[in-house]
Amino acid sequence: MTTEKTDYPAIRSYFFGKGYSDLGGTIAESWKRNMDSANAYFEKASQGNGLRFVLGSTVLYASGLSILVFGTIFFLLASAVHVVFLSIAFLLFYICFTMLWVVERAYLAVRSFFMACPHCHARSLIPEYLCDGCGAAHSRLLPSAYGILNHFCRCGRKLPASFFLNRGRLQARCPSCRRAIAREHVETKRLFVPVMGGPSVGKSAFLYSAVMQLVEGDANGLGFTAKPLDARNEATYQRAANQLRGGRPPEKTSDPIPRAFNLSLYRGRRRAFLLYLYDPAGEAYQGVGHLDAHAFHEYLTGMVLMVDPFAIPAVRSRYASRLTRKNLNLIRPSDLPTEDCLDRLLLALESRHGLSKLARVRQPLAIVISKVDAFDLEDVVGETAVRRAISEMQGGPEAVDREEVRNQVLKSQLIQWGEQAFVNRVEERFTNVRFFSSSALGRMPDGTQGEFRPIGVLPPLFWIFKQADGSFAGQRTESGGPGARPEER
Ligand SMILES: Nc1nc2c(ncn2[C@@H]2O[C@H](COP(=O)(O)OP(=O)(O)O)[C@@H](O)[C@H]2O)c(=O)[nH]1
Ligand SMILES: [Mg+2]
Ligand SMILES: [Zn+2]
Ligand SMILES: [Zn+2]
Repeated sequence: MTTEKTDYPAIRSYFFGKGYSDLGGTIAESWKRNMDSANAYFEKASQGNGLRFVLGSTVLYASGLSILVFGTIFFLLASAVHVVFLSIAFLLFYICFTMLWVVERAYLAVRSFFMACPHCHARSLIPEYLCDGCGAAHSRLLPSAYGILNHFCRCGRKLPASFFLNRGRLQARCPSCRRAIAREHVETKRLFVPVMGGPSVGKSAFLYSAVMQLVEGDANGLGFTAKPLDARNEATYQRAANQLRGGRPPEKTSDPIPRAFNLSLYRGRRRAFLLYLYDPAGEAYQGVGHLDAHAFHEYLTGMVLMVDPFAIPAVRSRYASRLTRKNLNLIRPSDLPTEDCLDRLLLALESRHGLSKLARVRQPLAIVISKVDAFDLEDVVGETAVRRAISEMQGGPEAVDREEVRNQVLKSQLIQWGEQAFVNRVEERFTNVRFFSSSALGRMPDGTQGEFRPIGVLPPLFWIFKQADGSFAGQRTESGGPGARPEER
């Protein structure tokens, strides 16, 4: 076995190192033998004197020469045969290797298996796997020069080098922060959906209301059941759910770098998806530097951009007389202009995601107008407005795509409110945009006890999921489906 110059803990495969030196060794060895025996005759031939010596040495020279000539021919033939046979063996090996390598990579890509560290958000193809014999960290446990199906650890342990051989049974860790990573973070198809927007637009309320609805059974309409991934997520969920049930808005997010909320989506008993919903805290969002830390942007499934209608000057002045100190306290308007939120998002995508200044983002962007329970906003941008628009259309309600109508109604309302620049900029930079409206709390958080009943929080998420994976499509998500507004059920 060869010893590696590097301190990589696996032993290089025979076919990628030792095989060649063995071949070279055999050839050199037989050439040396051939030369040695020819030389022996030449040496003998040059010793002694007299006629017998001349005759004898002629014979010896001739023998030496014939050994040299025929030996060389034989040597060349033997070497050629050796090389041919070895080449065939190597070729077969490399074909197998390449096929397996391609299959493994394709499989990882199709199932979108890659490692996204839940702790530091670093991304890599696979995590480091720890040898179950000696604990050495193997960072490239894939079909490679160290072996196709298995790698051999220095300690002698055989380690599976492919997903297909249950590599996931080994303990994984993040190559960046070296913290342990649960198998689900690597081997489940993942959906990354950040919920973004300025401070106090209602991101946390939206996120936890959505999670609560999914867990409480509204994922069924998509053919799934939802459960928090682990104890940490379960605890976060319980805390948020208790607040929402008690009629209190979720607490301010304190963690400046968002830790994703992980929700497992099961189809039957199989964990089909792992959902990463995360809320870049309002405070973190205020500085672009902080936003950069959210490396999740590199592999987004889609984005939710929340728009607080009360951050729009036209809305503020329209309801000026009703925006008493008390109501302002209940609505907590965001003070970051909508266009600025978008600019920050784009800046982050440009610096982080390598998005060029002119390029368009292809991932779905759901723009969600929040807090539509306030005053008569439901009538302006809520489902009432959508229904009215449909009833005014020709062809009857059956002929229309409700989501498309909602999209148009909300877009033109934003333009009426003076947000033409925002709408233009969105359409300029994103190829796949849809407008939604929601009330994560369902009513003013006026301190009255009683559960919040969220309205319209799941449709934006389902719209994103559907585009990420075909298995979400074709389920009932339109009116009557999960996340539909109560009056539609
Ligand atoms: N009326 C109403 N107010 C909301 C709603 N969602 C959020 N708010 C208000 O906005 C405040 C901030 O919400 P939060 O979700 O913490 O915003 P974040 O900073 O974007 O996470 C809450 O304390 C509520 O006062 C809603 O659906 N309706
Ligand atoms: Mg928040
Ligand atoms: Zn080992
Ligand atoms: Zn990490």
